[in-house]
Amino acid sequence: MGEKEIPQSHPRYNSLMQRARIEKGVRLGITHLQGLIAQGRGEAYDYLLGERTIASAREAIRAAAAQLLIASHPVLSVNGNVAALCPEAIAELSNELNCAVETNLFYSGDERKRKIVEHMKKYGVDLLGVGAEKKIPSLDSKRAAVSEEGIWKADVVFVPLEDGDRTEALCAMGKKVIVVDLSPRSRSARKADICIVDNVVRCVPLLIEEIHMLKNENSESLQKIVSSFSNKRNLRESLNFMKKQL
Ligand code: PTJ
Repeated sequence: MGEKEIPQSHPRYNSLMQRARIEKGVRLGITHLQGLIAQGRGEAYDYLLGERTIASAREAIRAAAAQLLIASHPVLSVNGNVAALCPEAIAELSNELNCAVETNLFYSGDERKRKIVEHMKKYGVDLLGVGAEKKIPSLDSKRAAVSEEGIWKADVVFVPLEDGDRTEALCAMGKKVIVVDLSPRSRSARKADICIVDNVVRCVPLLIEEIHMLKNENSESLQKIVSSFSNKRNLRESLNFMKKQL
């Protein structure tokens, strides 16, 4: 079913829309086939959240907003699932932060990268990442390629649906890493400085709102928000919420 055929009255409208977007992403060649599996895994966790943004995720979103506002060179990383699911919100977030956006993929493919660049152009985003010239240490070559003006230089990287290895490697480079992952048990969730346990589709618009709200705060109070955030505690709260749902 295509996006336009899904009736808004359908009780599972949002979930069906996401499926339709991912399916279209695969057809357009921007989303890897494995992206379908990742979406299914995400859906299962989202079900346990009641498909809504829970209080602990809101706290993580606030910390992420503060961390991005403090950053001197924040960068947003986009993969095949994110490009398909919420290109509009990524475009808005990059405008809000006036920051670079880079395509960085788990399943390598220069052709797919080029398609993602073309796709994001339609939303007004000029992506970095094609012909990336720098290498993240300790990752295998293709996955390690990052752009000098993007992730390489970044002090804060926002990487929705990231893998644990890269999260760890980026942290080891001294960067602050913010991930979005519906699974609080995933390695990237545990390795990140801030993990937002929420659906990327709901989380990015809320992150933009929070950035609006915190924009005029001074760096001291932003730093306070970041310092008082504990990723470990926050993940435990998300997991406890899910357990109760069961
Ligand atoms: O485009 P590429 O090559 O970079 O590949 C992207 C995927 C996502 C296919 C790749 O990174 C992958 O296989 O990821 P994993 O290991 O399946 O992990 C994806 C994580 O994202 C899982 O923990 C899912 O629960 C979570 N997830 C899936 N969909 C969403 C999500 N988290 C937030 N929002 C979602 N919509």
